[in-house]
Amino acid sequence: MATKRFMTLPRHILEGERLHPEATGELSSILLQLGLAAKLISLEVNKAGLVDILGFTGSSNQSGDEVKKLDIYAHETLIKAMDHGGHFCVMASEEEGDIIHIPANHKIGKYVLLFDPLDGSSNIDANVSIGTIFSIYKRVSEGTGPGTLDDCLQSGYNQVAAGYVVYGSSTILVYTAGHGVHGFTLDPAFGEFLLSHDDIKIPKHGRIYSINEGNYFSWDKGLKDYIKYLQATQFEGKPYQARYIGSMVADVHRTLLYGGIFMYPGDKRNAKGKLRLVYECNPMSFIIEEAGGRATDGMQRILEKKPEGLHERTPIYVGSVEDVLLVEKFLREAEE
Ligand code: P6P
Repeated sequence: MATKRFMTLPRHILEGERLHPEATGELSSILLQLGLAAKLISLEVNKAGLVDILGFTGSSNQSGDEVKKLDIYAHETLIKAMDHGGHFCVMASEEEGDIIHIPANHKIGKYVLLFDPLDGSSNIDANVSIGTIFSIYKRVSEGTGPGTLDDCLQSGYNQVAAGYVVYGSSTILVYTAGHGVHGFTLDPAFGEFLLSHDDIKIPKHGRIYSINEGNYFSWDKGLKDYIKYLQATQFEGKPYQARYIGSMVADVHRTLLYGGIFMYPGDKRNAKGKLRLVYECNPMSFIIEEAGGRATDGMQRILEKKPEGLHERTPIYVGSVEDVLLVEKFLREAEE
């Protein structure tokens, strides 16, 4: 790998391709195009407070969330950036009920793109970090024609790449193509993503737990016992810290860098929790596992779940291996 100084996203991707002769270059082209879409969305997100782009559109998406204009902008930007490169046979977006076919006048490729265009958008008005999440598979349907719903409902271990963009105090793109996890910070001065976090590894254990404690009374006993244990225990001589941003991309990004655990459990009101398996939990779990962490729904590895529907939700416990193993122990023992 060339010297790390001023390692741009394009150069890093091409270097990575050179290290893996089996790479066709197509995945590189997809990741570069996603970087372009991220820059365009970042531009709009960062001026949202200045231009009348805030405010509700009056419509809602598949999950019933009120849709803000930036959601639609991000959704449309990703489709426009990705639908004509000849890489995909089908796409699917958290903002769209059904799969998205490639326009008839465009070449059809062998990849599948699933994305949440703007996760955490309920936080936009409060200027809290929000993000884009993407997940890439190879098609499993036969032939070279339009892709199918089955192409979009693969288990997470089939992902060939995944990533997210955090639109926060700076815009950071994090991705994995199965060879480590790498982070790039957008330098707005010349509009390039520069390598800022090379080969990220999540700590084996952390001191931060992240969960919406407002749902405490709906939690199962095992989870209550786990949280009470953390609050009564120290790690490396210091008490645990509770941190919850309420934007999955930001909470998982902090967990990846600092260690600890992010949880969105099922509870008495919503057995499957809130977060979507296909658009949020599979890509984030692939990234965390690639960084040496662990991701489960409390019973099984997230990446081994077989999605039954595009907008299916799942409980998720994701982060440092030791932290996730410990919550699994509490959950299991409470069931015994
Ligand atoms: P709650 C944002 O609305 C989101 O979809 C995720 O980004 C975030 O982790 C979660 O919902 C927060 O949900 O119920 O804690 O407000």
